[in-house]
Amino acid sequence: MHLGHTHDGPAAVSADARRPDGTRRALRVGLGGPVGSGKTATVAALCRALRAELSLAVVTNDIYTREDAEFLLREAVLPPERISAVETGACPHTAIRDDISANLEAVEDLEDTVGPLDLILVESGGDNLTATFSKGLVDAQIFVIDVAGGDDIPRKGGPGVTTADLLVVNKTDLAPYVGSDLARMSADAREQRAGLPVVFQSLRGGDGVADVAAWVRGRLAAWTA
Ligand SMILES: Nc1nc2c(ncn2[C@@H]2O[C@H](COP(=O)(O)OP(=O)(O)OP(=O)(O)O)[C@@H](O)[C@H]2O)c(=O)[nH]1
Ligand SMILES: [Mg+2]
Repeated sequence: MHLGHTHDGPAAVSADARRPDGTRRALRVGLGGPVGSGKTATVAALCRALRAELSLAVVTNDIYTREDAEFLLREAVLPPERISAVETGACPHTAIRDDISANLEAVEDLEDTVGPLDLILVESGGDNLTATFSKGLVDAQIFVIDVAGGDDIPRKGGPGVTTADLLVVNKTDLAPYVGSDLARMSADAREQRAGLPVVFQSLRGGDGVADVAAWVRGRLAAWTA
């Protein structure tokens, strides 16, 4: 649907953007958001959209299980060796923001075993509106909310909604059934995000996935420039 514009320009290349051997490491994109908003489904859709043109891998985070990785394996979105699961054992945001060691190990292991990689998608466990990734773990973040969570979510703000590099409002196909006003969600999101991009997506209808994939390509182009 609509892809906002502006501030998705080149990310500064961080100090650790190269491996010890001097080659550029993969761009790492984090996907966070509330429980059940469609993070894993978005990861699956991105893998299908990008796997023919990019070398990519996925890290999933679950609190007690490997449920999300097992879903991606069942769906065969990537070869099994490109999907890695972190069991956080604690609040999901702890593992992506406070003690990122298990996730860093997972992304580095993937680079070592199946690299060189262009892109690694890191899915956070489902959390709340305050969850964000450490900049030491990912280079860009996507925050996924859904229309069934309430059309006031963009207005409520929080760092995911206001500062994520891309906001995805998923499950637009459900809007008529749950009484969510998409125009209002769009206006609120734009007001909260000061020009940062927003995509409305329905993985049932296939809407918006191409826009999210295009945004990832743009980040990757900036990363490799
Ligand atoms: N109707 C509809 N259902 C969707 C859409 N995207 C995802 N779902 C469904 O929503 C449910 C949750 O999707 P997931 O991708 O597992 O959500 P998640 O954010 O990864 O969930 P956690 O990792 O448990 O926080 C699944 O049953 C999906 O099939 C969509 O666009 N429309
Ligand atoms: Mg998930």
